[in-house]
Amino acid sequence: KIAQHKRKEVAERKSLYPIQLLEKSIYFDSPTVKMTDYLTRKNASGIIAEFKRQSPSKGAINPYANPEEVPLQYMQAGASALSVLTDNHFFGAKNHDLETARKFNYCPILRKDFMLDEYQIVEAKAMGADCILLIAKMISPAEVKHLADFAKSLDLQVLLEIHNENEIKANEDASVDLIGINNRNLDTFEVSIEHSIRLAELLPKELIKIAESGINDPNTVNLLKKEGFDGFLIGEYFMKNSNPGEKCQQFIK
Ligand code: IGP
Repeated sequence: KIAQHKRKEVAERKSLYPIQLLEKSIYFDSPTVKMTDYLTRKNASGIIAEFKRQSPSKGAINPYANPEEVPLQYMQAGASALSVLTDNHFFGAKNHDLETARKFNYCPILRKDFMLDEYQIVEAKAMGADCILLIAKMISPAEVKHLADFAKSLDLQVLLEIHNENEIKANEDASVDLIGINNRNLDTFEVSIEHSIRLAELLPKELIKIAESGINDPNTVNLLKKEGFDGFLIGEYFMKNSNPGEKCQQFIK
């Protein structure tokens, strides 16, 4: 359903804002801030703090959150990077959420959306993103490969999200920078940290691994760190509070 909606949306935007227009963005001349470097530097918290107003499973989380304040507060609390949802229809993102986060922060920013078309990757660069998400469940291995190479050509990093062993195997030769294991099963919305730990054991040690979704306890982050995870993508637990930065701080110290 999401893929179908996305294709329609992208076709509309393509006719409104041709690629040549997007390419005028100042961010085409600025270097990418490498997510991989920020997650692996000494004493990195590894927290990738997400700006998320709503979700299909939870409905409204923090619909009026201020994109000038929250991402900055995350970074002041010690997050290693930001993730910003840009999908309006399902996740309630407002038009300039990512651009605003970019203006206020020098750090890696992940564009969190459902990518199926090169056009969206050009958009990501134009918004000032440093990294894009590809979801193995949503696109074929050939598309993962193609879109990952295209992102590289724009100097963007790629986070590939997987949820089971078959997806790992099918995408073995895609050249991506980070692998994300979604703790949340997108069919049932069930969260299992144990499932993610088992999957991580199947991945090469040197790959940078992100645990995504459903994390609501600093002890979980510590456990996942011991299991070899480098990054921890956390949205809802921070955002459902009136002061997301303060919640984020509790994970750092
Ligand atoms: C954050 P949570 O449970 O902390 O809000 O999860 C992030 O992992 C989640 O938003 C997410 C997501 C996605 C959203 C993971 N993969 C793909 C949209 C699309």
